[in-house]
Amino acid sequence: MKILVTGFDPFGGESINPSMEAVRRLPEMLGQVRLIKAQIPTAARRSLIVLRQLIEQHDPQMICCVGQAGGRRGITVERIGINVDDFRIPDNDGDQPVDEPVFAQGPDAYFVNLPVKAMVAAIRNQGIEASLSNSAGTFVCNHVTYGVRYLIEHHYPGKRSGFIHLPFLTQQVADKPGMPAMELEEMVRGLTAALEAMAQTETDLRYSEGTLN
Ligand code: PCA
Repeated sequence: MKILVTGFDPFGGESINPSMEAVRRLPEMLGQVRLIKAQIPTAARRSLIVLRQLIEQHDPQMICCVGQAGGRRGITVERIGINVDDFRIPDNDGDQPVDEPVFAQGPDAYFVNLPVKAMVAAIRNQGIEASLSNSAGTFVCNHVTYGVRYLIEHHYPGKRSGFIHLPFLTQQVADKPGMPAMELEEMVRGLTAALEAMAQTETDLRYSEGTLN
């Protein structure tokens, strides 16, 4: 089995992106599973072009994109991508769509079709803070969460895709008092556990990861 795992380049004035730092440090193989690691641009239009090329080139069974969610605590596994771009800042190509669909012909949203609860549980089993997220935001990460699911539905039936957000790295918050952060080693260990759960879980766990607000 092959899993495509992507990270993003830095954006929003940061000089590193924890997603690419962590993805780069993942092993080549997880048991029988080959990890195909790649960087995609924090640019809405180009991100999906590059992802499509990677899917065509490697034909992975699963695609797991990883991004930075600065300000969040712990690792968050995304449940859903919504069909809207509403960018508070321009992406790395200078594009700043406001209230535009990701795909005009697409449904309002796609649920991620990976075993998201098993992934959250696997990260927690490592002693690392993790939760299920019901919003990937409205920037490039949501664009990619929704966009890859759309591409799968229309061009690559049977594949599974999803998204994981990482908090800031410790070194990124030196000048941001009170901002949550995580060590790179924990991110790599958490991602590895999530990828293993992804590869091994056919039917997701059934327990509540819900929130009351
Ligand atoms: N995080 C951004 C885009 C790239 C990244 O790493 C986001 O959450 O949309």
